[in-house]
Amino acid sequence: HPHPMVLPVGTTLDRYIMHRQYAFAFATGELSQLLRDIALAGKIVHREVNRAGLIDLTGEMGQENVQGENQQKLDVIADVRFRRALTFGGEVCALISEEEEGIIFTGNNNGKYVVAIDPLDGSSNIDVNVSIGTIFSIYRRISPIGTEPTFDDFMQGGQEQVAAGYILFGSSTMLVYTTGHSVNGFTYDNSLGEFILSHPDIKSPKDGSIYSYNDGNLNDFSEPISKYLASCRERQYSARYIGSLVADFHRNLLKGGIYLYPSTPKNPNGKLRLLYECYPLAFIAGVTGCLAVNDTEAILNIKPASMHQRTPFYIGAPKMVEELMEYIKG
Ligand code: AHM
Ligand code: MG
Repeated sequence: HPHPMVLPVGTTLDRYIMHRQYAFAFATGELSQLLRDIALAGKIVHREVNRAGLIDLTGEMGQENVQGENQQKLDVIADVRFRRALTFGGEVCALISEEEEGIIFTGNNNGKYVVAIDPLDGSSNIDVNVSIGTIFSIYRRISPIGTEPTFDDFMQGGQEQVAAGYILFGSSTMLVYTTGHSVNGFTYDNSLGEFILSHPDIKSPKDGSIYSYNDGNLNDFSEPISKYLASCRERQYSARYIGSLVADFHRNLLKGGIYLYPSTPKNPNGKLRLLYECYPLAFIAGVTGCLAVNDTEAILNIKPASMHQRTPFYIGAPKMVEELMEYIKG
């Protein structure tokens, strides 16, 4: 094969995307362009995030988003940036965003793709200079090209994702994505303005000793979950919880760990959103060898019914998630 599947560390994202496009004879380049558009918006949001403390961008806008949470200025900025990049890029006919109740029509009815996105996740960390992230999920539309995209385009289910990824705005900014073959991480080099391949073909450790959940909710968890967490504590696992899903997931992916956001009486379906938080991370997880489940099934098998639906979410090293499932099954 003239195109090795794994390119060397140091390859730029643009070259990597081009290479992958040529490696697959059927690829027409639209998905490549879409990924470039996301990377471009990611660079712009990187810039905003990194000078947020300087230019009075942080703080609440006094508005609530569709979930009834306070919207932060940077959430809004990120939402606008991604929406613009995906609209101008031309490949996306519609998107849904955590920040918007309804479908956002781009007007590109010839675009082949729809995108579900959480433009800036980790709202409690935005104001305080702690890691935050973008999460995205891409589907090929099922409605006919040339027509207005539909609700059903977004209801295909996690197995139908053609690509998914996240951008972590952490001590470095990183883009991690997959089209289902391998998961690759690109670190942003500010001086070059390029994402550089730094973490090729990421694989999760089979087991780990980090556990991540909001301990303040512990009394609201079901007994099997509490017992599992007690067993982690008995084994003196490390508790690590940032409160930014992307950051918590990324750390656990590289080091070996489990992230839990169970249901509680307050949030009977959990807190996290299926379409633009759980599905994309579950897709990435699967390719790296992690497991992602709720109390009854694999996340990617959940049949979606509405755009902003939630699910309990357990994701991480396969042995850890399997053990948790044994507790849940009893
Ligand atoms: P958000 O979409 O309002 O940012 O909420 C999602 C975030 C996740 O990033 C994080 O894992 C979780 O909420 C933390 O929730 P909690 O503060 O209840 O522990
Ligand atoms: Mg979110």
